[in-house]
Amino acid sequence: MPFLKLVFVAATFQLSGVLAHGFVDKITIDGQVFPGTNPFTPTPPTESIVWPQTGGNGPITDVNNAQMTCGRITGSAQTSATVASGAKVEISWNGAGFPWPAGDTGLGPLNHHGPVMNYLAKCDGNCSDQPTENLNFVKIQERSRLVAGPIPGVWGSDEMALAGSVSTFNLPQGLVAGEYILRHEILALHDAQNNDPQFYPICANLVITGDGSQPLPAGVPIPGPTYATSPFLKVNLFDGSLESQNYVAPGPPVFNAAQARRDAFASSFARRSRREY
Ligand SMILES: [Cu+2]
Repeated sequence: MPFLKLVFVAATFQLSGVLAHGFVDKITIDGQVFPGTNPFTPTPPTESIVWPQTGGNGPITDVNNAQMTCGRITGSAQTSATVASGAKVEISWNGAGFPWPAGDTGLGPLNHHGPVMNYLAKCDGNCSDQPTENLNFVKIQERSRLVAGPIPGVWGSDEMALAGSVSTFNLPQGLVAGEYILRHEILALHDAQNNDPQFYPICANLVITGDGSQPLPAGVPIPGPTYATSPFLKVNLFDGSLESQNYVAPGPPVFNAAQARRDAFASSFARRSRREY
């Protein structure tokens, strides 16, 4: 029965396509659960804080593509999570029962080793009608290469898979209240030696509350030069060539809010001291 066989092959192919990747189905912030979005449902949930995705859950593979910002979005999320500065954020991926984005028990050769990065950008007005072109992103956490060897090393993605497909971090303390976009990204390098680094970005809307006075520093556009010029995208995890190098994930350095506050205090103290003597 050639027709049935074709249907079976198509179904298997589609299933493996789904299994090879994941999607963010919830984000937990200080214990409060906010729904994510499912790129396989025709109508994304309106209560999602994650920007709705369309066209499946495969990677973005062109570092200059506008989809690098927030993935294959259909627009902004219409709901925001109201959270405190410094809140604990847990981004949960649904890997359809597999330890996405990696894990030798799950995806075999499709094991998605690579950095996991989290960013914030301040919205110009409401995040719910924010175009992505003018956003500037500040990196607030990265879990990059954690151990250099043996091949292929231990990566943030491996840590995340072992933690139940959850990326955990804290928002910076003392941020100026307002509307922010949280950008979360997995960079999978398992096929990067074939000029195929795979980016899995998503965005979510936050309203950060409190009386903080710490502004975000100037961020970077994504896509943009900090990604496009990175020498660490088309690397080979499997020939040992990376083990003797310091792997630097793309994007800007991680912003340290506590250090920024100490620096601001030190420079105001220095100004006061100069005035006094
Ligand atoms: Cu994949």
